[in-house]
Amino acid sequence: MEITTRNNAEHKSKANDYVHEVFELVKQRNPGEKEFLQATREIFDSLRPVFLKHPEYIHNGILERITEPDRVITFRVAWEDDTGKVQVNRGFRVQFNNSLGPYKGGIRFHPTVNSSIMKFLAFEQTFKNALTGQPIGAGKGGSDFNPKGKSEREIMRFTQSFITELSKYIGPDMDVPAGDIGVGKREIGYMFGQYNRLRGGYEAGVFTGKDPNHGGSLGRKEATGYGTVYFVEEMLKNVNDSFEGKKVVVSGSGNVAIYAMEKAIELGAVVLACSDSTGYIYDPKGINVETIKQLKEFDSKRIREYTKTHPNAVYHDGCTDIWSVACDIALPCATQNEMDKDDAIMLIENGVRAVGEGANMPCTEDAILAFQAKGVLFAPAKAANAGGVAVSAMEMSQNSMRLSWTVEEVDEKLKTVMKNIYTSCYSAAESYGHPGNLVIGANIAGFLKVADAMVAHGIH
Ligand code: NDP
Ligand code: 2IT
Repeated sequence: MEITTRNNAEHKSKANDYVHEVFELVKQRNPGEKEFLQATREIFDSLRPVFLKHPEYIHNGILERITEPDRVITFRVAWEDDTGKVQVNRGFRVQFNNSLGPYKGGIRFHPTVNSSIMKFLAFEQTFKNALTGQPIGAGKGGSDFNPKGKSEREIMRFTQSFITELSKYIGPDMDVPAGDIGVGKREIGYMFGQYNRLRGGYEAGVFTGKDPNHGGSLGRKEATGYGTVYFVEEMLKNVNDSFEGKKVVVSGSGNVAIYAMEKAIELGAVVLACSDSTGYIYDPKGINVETIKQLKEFDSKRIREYTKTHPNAVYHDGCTDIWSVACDIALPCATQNEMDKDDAIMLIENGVRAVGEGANMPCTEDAILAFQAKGVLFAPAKAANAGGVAVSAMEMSQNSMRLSWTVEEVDEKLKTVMKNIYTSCYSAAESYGHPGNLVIGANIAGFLKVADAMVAHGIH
């Protein structure tokens, strides 16, 4: 008995030392990359019980290897604006891990894009893509290009220049990009056209998120937002609850936010507020999603314009103040670190019962801890927003088979994927001693899948 206790203590301290030492190494190697270090710290904290049970991962140096991207590509993107002036941006593609399939993940065009943000997104994608159960590895790319205020032709010229360089590193069996902030089906269309022009062929499976009229999957546009709501629905079902009659607040008004709102409303909720990067609108009668679609998807207008056609609604400057709106369910769907501890406390004081991350890492570490400490149901991004990439993988399948599934077929498959992700996160949390903690569950379930493949493929 004594020996067992001593052995356990030794194991525990070995697992803790390992996690600590590798995190110090990651900090040294990636100085100042705060988002990347934030994402790795969360994973490391979750994985201690795994190394206790599986010392073979320590022996195989999995943590050292899984936190070092396969490669990071950065490149100059020169393009000519409408006045004839040459502009230069920086392009990135982080190919993080291809143990489970070709690198897969979105492309972001936003002025804040930098190496840390690209690496955190690609790192998170590694675990998210594993959770989907589909054969996809992980990557992320983008540029510090700001699409706001650019003409359609400028966006096309920039995108063509971006993909001319990136085309050397991607392909249907190599790396398959898709959209993210600032990149939708229009930009994917320009990338796809330029890639095929350079290759002199037609490689349907090189991008996902294409227009369904030109090789895209029906249901992809809706998939991330719908998937987030399906995941939260599973979480609520587990405590005999649902979206019916709930007050919901959704941040953002882009691709993920719009379809999260649409599905929440379809399930009987009232969405009281949504935002863009300058402010938020509060509509006591419930947000009209069709108006938001028209403003943001088609007219590229600011969210404040909503009040012109909905006089009951009120516009407030400042996007993060949206969390002062009392609700039962909060769905942050805009960007990283958009909700901090103070926001979390405000939501808790106003009675929030569930939070689902539609965006990538929208809640700070302190915010998550605050929710968990008060028993608020919390759905972490890697699991909750995996529906987008899951339907991307379905788009790859359809492209390979040269056929198209109906929107109903895709939606049915999406529901199944989200349910399975919920179950694997829930079970992993339970079997590793943290019942109900879906953050730990998602990290462990995703990690195990990738780690086993890495062990099987040998040391490299
Ligand atoms: P969009 O470009 O379609 O929309 C982004 C929305 O967030 C816009 O309303 C934008 O406002 C707002 N926003 C952007 N940056 C900020 C900021 N710094 N502060 C406040 N608001 C901001 O992007 P998506 O909807 O595609 O992406 C949203 C989030 O979801 C991102 O975290 C992304 O990584 C994640 N995600 C996306 C997936 C997808 O399939 N598209 C899949 C999984 C995750 P404005 O209009 O003013 O710019
Ligand atoms: O963060 C994400 O999962 C995405 N932007 C979607 C990636 C994809 O390949 O569909």
